[in-house]
Order: sequence, then C-alpha cells, then structure tokens
Amino acid sequence: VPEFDWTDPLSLNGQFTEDEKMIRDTAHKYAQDKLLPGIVEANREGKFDRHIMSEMGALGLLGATIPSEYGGAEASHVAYGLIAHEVEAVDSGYRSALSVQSSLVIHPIYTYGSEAQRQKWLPGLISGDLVGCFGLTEPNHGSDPNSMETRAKKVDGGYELNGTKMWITNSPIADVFVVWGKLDGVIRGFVLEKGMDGLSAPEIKGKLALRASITGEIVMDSVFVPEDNLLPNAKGLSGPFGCLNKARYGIAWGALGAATACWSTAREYTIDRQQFGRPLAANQLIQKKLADMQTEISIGQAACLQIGRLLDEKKCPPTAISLIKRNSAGKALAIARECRDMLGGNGISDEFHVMRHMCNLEAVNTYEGTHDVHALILGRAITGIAAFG
Ligand code: TGC
Ligand code: FAD
Repeated sequence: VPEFDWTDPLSLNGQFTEDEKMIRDTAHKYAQDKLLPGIVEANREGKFDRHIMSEMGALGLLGATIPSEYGGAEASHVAYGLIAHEVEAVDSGYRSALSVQSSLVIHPIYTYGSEAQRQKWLPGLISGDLVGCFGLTEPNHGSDPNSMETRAKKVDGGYELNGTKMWITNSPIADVFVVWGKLDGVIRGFVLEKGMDGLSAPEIKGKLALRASITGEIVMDSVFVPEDNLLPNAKGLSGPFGCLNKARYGIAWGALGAATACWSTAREYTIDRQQFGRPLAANQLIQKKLADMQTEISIGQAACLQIGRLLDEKKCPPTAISLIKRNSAGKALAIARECRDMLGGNGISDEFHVMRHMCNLEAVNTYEGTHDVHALILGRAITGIAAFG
C-alpha cells in the first residue's frame, strides 16, 4: 500500500516535470536562505530592498515563461506558479514584486509590444536591472477600471498623458511604468520611463499589510510619451485583463505558499507546546484544525496545478482563474487567522511570522480583484447576469 506523505497528501510532487522541480527548488533555497533571514526587520521598518529584484533576476525567477532570446527561462506556467508559492512562503510582498515584474510588466511588453519594444526593455526587466510597475487602479476607480480617468491626447511625435494611479506596487522605485489610459475613449497601454517630465511616483506610507513591499502612486502631469512607447497590440480592457489573468494565477499559487508556511508553523508549535501536561497537538480540536487546513491547501494546490497545465496548453478560460485566485486568497487568509490563534500570545509576535502573513493576506484578498468581485465574475458566468453595475 502506498504510504501517505503528510507533506504532500495528494502526491502532487509526482505531477511536476524535472525542470519544474529544479526551478521550484531554486526558488525555495533562495527564499529560505536569502529572503527569510531579513524579513522580520524589513517588515518592521517597512522597507523593500531593491537588490532583491537583481537577485531574483540572476536566478531566472523573473519573466520565467518568456523565450530565452529575451533572457527568459522558457519555463512552464506550473514552474512560474511554484516560484510564486516558494517566494510567498516567506512574504507576500516579495511575491508581489515578482508577480508585478513578471506578469504585469514583462508579459504585456512581450505580448502587446513591438519587436523594438521587446528588445529595448525585456532583457533588463528579466535580469532585474530594471524594475517595472503596472498602473491600472486609480483613486476613484479600483474594481471598475473601465471608468478610469487617465487620458492620453495625441500630440506631435507622441501622446500627452494626464491622470493619477493609486496603490501601485513598486512605483516609487520603478524604471519602467506600464500605464493604462484612454486615448479617444479606448483603453491603451503606454510605457513610461523614470525621469520623464511631469512623472512622479510618491510612496504610500502607513500600510499595515505588505510592509516589505513598496507601494506608491503614479502622478502624470502632462507627461509627453513618444509614439514608440505606445503598446501597439492592446486595445480595450482585454489588454490589462490579459496581464491580470497571469498575475492572478501566480497569486493563487503564492497565497497557498503563505498558508503552508503558517500551517507548518502551527503544526510544529502545537506538537512542541505542552499545556495540561501534554502537547497541544494531542487535542482533537487542534488536530481537526490541522486536518481542515491541510485539506484546503492541498485541494487548492491541485486546482492551481490543473489551471497551470491548462495555461500551458492555452486552454484556460479566464473565469477559471478567478475561481482559484478567490479560493486561494480567501482560504489562505482564513488559515492564517486560525494559525495565529493556535499560537496563543506568541501568535501576535512577528518572530513567529504568522501574523505578518495574516496581515499580508488581507491585501492579497483585495488586490487583483477582490474576493467578492471574483464571486461576481463567477456569478456572471453561472447565471448569465452581470451583477456589477
Ligand atoms: P467586462 O465587460 O467584463 O469586460 C470588458 C472587456 O474586457 C475583456 N475581459 C477580459 N479579457 C481577458 N481576460 C479577462 N479576465 C477579462 N475580463 C474581461 C472582455 O472580454 C471585454 O472585452 P471587449 O473586447 O469585448 O471589450 O468589463 P467590466 O467593466 O464589466 O468588468 C468588470 C470586472 C469586475 C470583471 C472587472 O472590471 C474586474 O475584474 N475588476 C477588478 C479589477 C482588478 O482586478 N484590478 C487589479 C489591478 S492590478 C493589481 O491589483 C496588482 S496587485 C499585484 C501585486 O502586487 O501582486
Ligand atoms: P473598491 O473597488 O472601492 O471596493 C471596495 C469594496 O467594495 C470591496 O469589498 C469590493 O469587493 C466591494 N465592491 C466593489 N464593487 C462591488 C460591486 N459591484 N458589488 C459588490 N461589492 C463591490 N493596482 C494596480 O493597478 N497596480 C498595482 O500594482 C496594485 N498594487 C496594489 C498593492 C496593494 C498593497 C493594494 C492594497 C492594492 C493594489 N492595487 C494595484 C489596487 C487593487 O487592485 C485594488 O485595491 C482592488 O482592485 C480594489 O479596488 P479598490 O481598492 O478601489 O476597492
């Protein structure tokens, strides 16, 4: 009889290719050896170390699915998901940096850009020499990006952009800004570069989630953007949404990495800690919680694997990505809250990592489409009735 492996209850490891396992192990080692030792301090101080992008780039973790001619690792979507899982096991903020760079900046330049644009920006973004950000959300328009106020006007030799983007991961340290704005009423993508006149990216302070990630605004005050910086092959909301599909998929894997880290901590803690003369883990209530969490995590991972394979086969409907993004983020948040409780008073200390994950997952449950917005996307598909407006 095959043995049950509590670390891999659905034997998913056997479903990965050798390449995927190698990439996962590289990401795991990097995250544990290089990211984990500094995360408590980075979170306390609210600091993101720019050098992390270069380190991830050097290991091939950025833009991993992109062809090698631009510096990419030509990895599968499953490998990309496994990278997100391992990095987010340390901190959702580090996975955010990776998601934005890979799915929201490298992907649109590769998919919607001209050959000249690919050659100009992709190698630097994939190596981590350049940092990118993605501006869709605005102060007055988050769940409803179609109502955006950012406008582009045709001028001699290019476009003039006016508008403000809000809650933009990495914008204060970005070299390259993929910004979405309306040109003659149609949403288009523009690549802005640090130093352009009228472009600024002030940091948003006071975050209680994703403190080790840097977040800012993008303020565009009559920014002149040359003709060559318009992404030629994206028109309408399907442009930014094509990027969100990729990022939401990575988040679905990543959130389960954070959940796994919390669950492992709670497991070890309740085995080690004695109350009433025996380990906490000897109590049925504790074992039930651990079993419920393991069930949700492993079923969630199996779902992510299925979606990853569908993406690799170019057979994945975007609505299926809403299902896993919503499931993983919501379940991971619930698991982190439960683990926090299982650690008792120690659960509120950052030394145990769980409460940091819990706070981070509040943001993960909100960005890239809130938990409820993804329910409405599924609801529209199920009923044929859009409940947004
Ligand atoms: P709707 O009528 O649904 O669609 C308009 C056009 O877009 C197309 N489309 C998609 N295309 C590809 N993939 C998808 N997932 C798509 N969803 C829609 C659609 O086919 C249509 O195309 P066309 O050519 O017919 O015009 O538009 P709506 O305005 O009714 O949309 C409503 C809703 C709720 C689905 C949508 O607006 C939504 O998903 N809102 C959530 C916004 C969001 O996710 N923002 C994320 C910002 S980026 C971010 O958070 C980064 S955090 C990253 C990090 O730090 O890790
Ligand atoms: P709102 O849309 O105002 O929603 C508020 C509440 O109302 C939510 O609970 C929502 O579910 C609910 N709601 C909204 N509409 C409906 C409806 N029709 N029916 C029922 N309930 C509804 N954006 C970017 O473009 N780039 C980034 O890099 C980026 N990074 C981010 C990083 C962080 C840390 C955070 C917090 C956000 C980031 N975002 C980014 C923005 C993020 O995508 C938005 O916050 C998110 O889409 C929600 O938009 P909102 O904050 O305007 O909330």
